[in-house]
Amino acid sequence: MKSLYIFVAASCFTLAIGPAVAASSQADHAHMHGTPAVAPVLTDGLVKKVDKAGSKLTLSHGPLPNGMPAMTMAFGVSNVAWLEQLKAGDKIRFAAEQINGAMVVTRMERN
Ligand SMILES: [Cu+2]
Repeated sequence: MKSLYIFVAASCFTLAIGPAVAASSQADHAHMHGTPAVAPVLTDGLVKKVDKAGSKLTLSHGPLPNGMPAMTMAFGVSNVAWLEQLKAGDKIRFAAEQINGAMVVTRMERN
C-alpha cells in the first residue's frame, strides 16, 4: 500500500505541474506537430464487449499507470466512433482517465 501511496502522490505532482509545462512547450512545438510533447502511456487491452447503446467498452486490460492492476472492466469512451470500429476480440492499446468518477478511454489505437 505504501508504494501505491507514493505513486499517487507522484501522479498528483505531475498533474499539478503538467498544465504549466504544456503551456510553455506547446507554443514551441505547435508549428512542428499538433500533439502534446508528452504522449500518454498506452496500455494493452483486449475488447471483451462493445456496448453502443450504453457507450461503453468492456476491456480486459493490463496494469494501468494509475496503479490499477490488470482486470476486465467497462470503460466510457471519449470518442463514440471507436465503438463502431471495434468488436469483441480486437486488441487495442489505450489510455484512460478518471472523469467524473468513471474510467474513460481517452486514447485508442488498434493493434
Ligand atoms: Cu480496471
